[in-house]
Amino acid sequence: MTKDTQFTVGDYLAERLSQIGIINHFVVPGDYNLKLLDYLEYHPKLSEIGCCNELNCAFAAEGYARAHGIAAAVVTYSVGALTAFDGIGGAYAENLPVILISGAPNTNDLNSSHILHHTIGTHNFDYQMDIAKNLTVAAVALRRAAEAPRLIDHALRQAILQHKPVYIEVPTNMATQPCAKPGPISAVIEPETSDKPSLEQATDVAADLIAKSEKPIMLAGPKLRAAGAEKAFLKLAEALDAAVVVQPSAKGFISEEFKNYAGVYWGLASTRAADKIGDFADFFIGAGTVFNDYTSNGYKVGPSAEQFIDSDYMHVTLPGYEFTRVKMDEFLGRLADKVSKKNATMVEYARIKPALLNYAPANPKELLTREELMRQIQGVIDGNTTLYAETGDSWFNGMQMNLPEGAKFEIEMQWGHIGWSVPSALGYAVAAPNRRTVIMVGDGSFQLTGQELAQMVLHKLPVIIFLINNRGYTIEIQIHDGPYNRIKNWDYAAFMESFNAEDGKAKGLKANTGEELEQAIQIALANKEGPTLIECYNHTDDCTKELVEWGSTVGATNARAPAPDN
Ligand code: DPX
Ligand code: MG
Repeated sequence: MTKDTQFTVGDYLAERLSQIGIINHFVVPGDYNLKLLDYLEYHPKLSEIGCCNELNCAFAAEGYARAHGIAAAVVTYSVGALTAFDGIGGAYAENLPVILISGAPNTNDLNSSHILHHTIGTHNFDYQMDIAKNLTVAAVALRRAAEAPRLIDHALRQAILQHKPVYIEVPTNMATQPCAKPGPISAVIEPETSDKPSLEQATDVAADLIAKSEKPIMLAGPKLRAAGAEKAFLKLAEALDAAVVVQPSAKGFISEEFKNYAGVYWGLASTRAADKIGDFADFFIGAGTVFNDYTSNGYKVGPSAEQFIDSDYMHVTLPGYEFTRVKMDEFLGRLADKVSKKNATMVEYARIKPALLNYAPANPKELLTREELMRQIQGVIDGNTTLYAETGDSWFNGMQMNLPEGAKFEIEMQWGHIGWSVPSALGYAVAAPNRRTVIMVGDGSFQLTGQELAQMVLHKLPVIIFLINNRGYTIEIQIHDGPYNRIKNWDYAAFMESFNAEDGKAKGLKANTGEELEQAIQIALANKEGPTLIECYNHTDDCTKELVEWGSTVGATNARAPAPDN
């Protein structure tokens, strides 16, 4: 493809995407975005990854943002964007800056009485923008080329500052229009800093509260990574020498080999006795925490406001105080300078700390049990592995995995969309091709988005997929059972191999026994030229005890009677 020498809106967007660090963008083409896609292709540093559908495209971008910090997805109007919005809602919930770029009708048609394809067949061309405004922190529609630089820069900056998705609508005749060249990229990416007096006062108050407490504990939450505050968190943990626990969505944000690490804090689904040390503590120092119905076991888990400091991206909440324009990493780092050692939770934790989960090998000839399956998956996780845990019993199995130094963990607990893991892991593996990406996914989840394995075959990504076939929606069975929780079985191994068509190197394998699983894992580890899916037998009733207990609390929370009228 050759382009003319004029600098256009399409060039502007391409250059800015590249300048903010994007190397691969995820696309599904359609006539409203084809010209724009050309301009992204012309850019020497951008390379596109096609997806099978727009839900997967949004999830792939979300996964790329997990590994790479920021991502972009390009889709067509309505039929594309409305499907992508589901994944964009996920990116919002999970604090991932994904830039959703949608093609749109020609500007001449937008104010006309024309009826256009890919619309609801009326003269309403606002509904997509209306939805976008609810699911992003900045939604802009380019209507004049002269305004494009300002609107694009605004959207990109908001994505970066707020760690959330944004929306840019590009009419089909806009990418070709001449516009100004970009100014310095610092205007878009320069971070905000704290208000110094507020930072000093917030850390003084916090240090005083900690000094008055006897048994402080530190709690990492899901926003810690997006805030880039992991190092500052560790600095404070070292200074206090207090026990450190993490919320389920923050698993892996703090090294599990860190000497003060005391597990996942999730009530009855906790690991390493994190719940017990949490009960022992008298004061919580949180960083980016979120307590929802799931992670609080129906609003039962979590500190009271009087015994809790929490820092968010740009504000700090303390008992009786609220400080705005205080940045999480600066708060934690400065606080570390002002506290002295307070290690009562570590002294206690040394007493109650359980041994790490370590299942004994099962008879290799017997049908696989959940424990044997997890024992063998644990063996695959090294310091270079990223483990994806899909919604389902994989959440609970995933929590219990021990992460060696360097291993990473991805979960999507706030949005909780079954089918997230396969397309998200595609995006992740594109961004981090030298890591070993491993997915634990249930049969029900896989049936939503499994076709995105095709891209892993095309791009020769050696992702390993453990497909846990327990013949249904086991998590739902534990929350509330009915015939709707049983699903049609598939031949998942054959499904994987079907993507090879003429030239693929994917492998689809089945493991019913421990021995078969061991052999399949060896084949998967040796297959460097494509993904390997191992369909693993798992009896429907053989799930974690944590899922059973948690499922009954979720069922009870869902079933609360309506409050009486007053
Ligand atoms: C549903 C869930 O097979 O995992 O371990 O058997 O539960 P388990 P599977 O993948 O089944 C998943 C299933 C149906 N949740 O148990 S968690 C409701 C749901 C959701 N997301 C979407 N639709 C429905 N979470 C998009
Ligand atoms: Mg299942």
